Amino acid sequence: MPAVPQCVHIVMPAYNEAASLGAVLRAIDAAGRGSGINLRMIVVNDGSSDATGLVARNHEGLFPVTLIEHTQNRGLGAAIRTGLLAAVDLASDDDIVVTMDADDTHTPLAIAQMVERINAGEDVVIASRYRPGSAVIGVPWHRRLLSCAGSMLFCIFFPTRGVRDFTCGYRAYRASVLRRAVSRYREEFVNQEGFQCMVDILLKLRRMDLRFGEVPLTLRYDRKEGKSKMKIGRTILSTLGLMARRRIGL
Ligand SMILES: Nc1nc2c(ncn2[C@@H]2O[C@H](COP(=O)(O)OP(=O)(O)OP(=O)(O)O)[C@@H](O)[C@H]2O)c(=O)[nH]1
Ligand SMILES: [Mg+2]
Repeated sequence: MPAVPQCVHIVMPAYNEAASLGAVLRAIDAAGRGSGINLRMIVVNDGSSDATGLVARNHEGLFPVTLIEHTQNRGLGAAIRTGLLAAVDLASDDDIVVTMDADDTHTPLAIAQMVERINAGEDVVIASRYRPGSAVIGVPWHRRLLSCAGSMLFCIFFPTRGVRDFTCGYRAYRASVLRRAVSRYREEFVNQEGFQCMVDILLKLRRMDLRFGEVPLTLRYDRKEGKSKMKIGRTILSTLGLMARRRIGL
């Protein structure tokens, strides 16, 4: 058992998520209550033009919310970089850093399972769409097909023990591992600007002799307010480009 109480720092990139963020924070409160988990929240407001920042600032819940503001929209990669670096700064080595979306599609119940697995020895735990018990609700068929094809390609070209879902952004990392990754890769650690930043982080951690694991994800895409902001064509092309570069060692 750690000498200081362990904290779980949730890093949440948020771009125009005012309609969902309040519900997400309340759901995390509810999941944290009685779990014995010491939660801290870092919301990165990525230059939203709606009230995302206000919702985060006004949240009065069980756990402290730190709000970091980008004055302009800089994209998911930059928001994740800001959030992870802030978490590494705040966290002790025994702490855990979780990344999750602010669009109310990631159910917070997985957090307790991920924490348990890290405390049992795994270094990175992914909430995965490809484990028994996973449920994917409301995702259009073409998006399912795309994620599935992407996962298969990653499993073939970058086989990693314990990992089936390379692209999901809902993950937990042992804080000491993130700290080592930041000092190993420096500013290169999160250097992909788009949605492919999540898979790139995993490909970098994969070179570090770590233990990876997965817990089942319940993805509630039916709760997403408004349309997806992901540009599918651009994401496919940049992910394939990234795969090719990482495969030849660039
Ligand atoms: N789209 C987008 N999301 C951002 C940006 N900056 C931060 N985010 C946040 O990053 C998280 C992931 O974005 P999502 O749009 O949910 O991406 P996704 O889950 O891969 O795909 P969809 O849910 O289909 O849109 C959300 O919490 C966003 O609010 C940005 O510039 N663009
Ligand atoms: Mg999402």
